[in-house]
Amino acid sequence: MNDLDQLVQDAQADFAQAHTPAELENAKARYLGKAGRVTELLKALGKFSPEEKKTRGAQINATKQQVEGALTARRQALAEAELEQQLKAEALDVTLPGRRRGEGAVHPIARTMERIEQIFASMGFDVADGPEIETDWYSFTALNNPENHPARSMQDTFYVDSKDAEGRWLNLRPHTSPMQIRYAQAHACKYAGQPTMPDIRVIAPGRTFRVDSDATHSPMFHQVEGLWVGENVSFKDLKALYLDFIQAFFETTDLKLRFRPSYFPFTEPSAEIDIMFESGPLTGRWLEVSGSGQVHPQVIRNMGLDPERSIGFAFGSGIDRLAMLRYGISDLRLFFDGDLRFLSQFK
Ligand code: 2NM
Repeated sequence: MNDLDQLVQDAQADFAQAHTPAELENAKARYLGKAGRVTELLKALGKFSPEEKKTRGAQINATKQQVEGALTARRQALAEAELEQQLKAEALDVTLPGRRRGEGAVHPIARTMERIEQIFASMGFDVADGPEIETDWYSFTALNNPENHPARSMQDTFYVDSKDAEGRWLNLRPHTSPMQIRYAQAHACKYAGQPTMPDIRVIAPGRTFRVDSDATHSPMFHQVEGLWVGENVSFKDLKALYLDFIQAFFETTDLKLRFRPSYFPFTEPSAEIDIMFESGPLTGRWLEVSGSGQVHPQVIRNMGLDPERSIGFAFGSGIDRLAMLRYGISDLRLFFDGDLRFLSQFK
């Protein structure tokens, strides 16, 4: 093997030893750099005769090209290896299972509310919802509460530390009746001056607030109130409607209803509605599920209606209590503690 072939072989071996671009550049310098072996050979050409220079020069040039070729090949090999490495490091296994978000569930109270809305909607009732911060007039005055009624006191009602545009103190509504009044007013306006007016049939479900807190009372609780007003709506309609509702709600006809005389400022006469299951775990006890009554003529007037022409009834039920009975829950606070051990049972 002549010295040039040896040089090419050395260069190839040297380049193969280089495992990074920097190492390869160092190896290159040993052959093609200022004092590299190929460069030295070219410098030494001066010592040869013109004839020898020609052949020797051509040979050295061929050698240089071979060295450059080996260099390029090694550069490419290193680049490919690096890419390979990178691809391997960043490899995405698309067959791996995804990271799931924790699965949520509808809160039992929200679920109960949706259920109640569905049942009443199927009986031709509108569902109305509106402000949770109310004026004195909607929360109390419109409902025929006397000026000094204890429900208005700060012991019973949460007040907001600011007034509305007309300078009236605001409160957190202690029942959803304000929404019933608002809905009835809008309905009365819509049909004002017309010879006939369709019945008002509406429920108002939502959050309500009272200063009260123990195992069976929460300062924030949920109510659904219902209102049915027309020219000829009576207690028998209330009884039929509420029986249908409560049977649909508990998914049984095996229960009976009792109206027990009571008092509310906004209804006259008034009654508590009790139910008794005739089978199942709750059998044999009367359970209070709602207040109700014929809407007081003054409240009818406050709705913008004429009590000589419009009559009807209203009721108010605690959604939390209905949910407790339906799911067999004994402590109301479980609904509002946000404990996933409880809530995840409703998935
Ligand atoms: C109850 C009991 C009885 C009631 C009255 C009204 C309205 F808007 F017509 F005045 N809404 N809801 C009512 C009647 C609520 O809750 C125990």
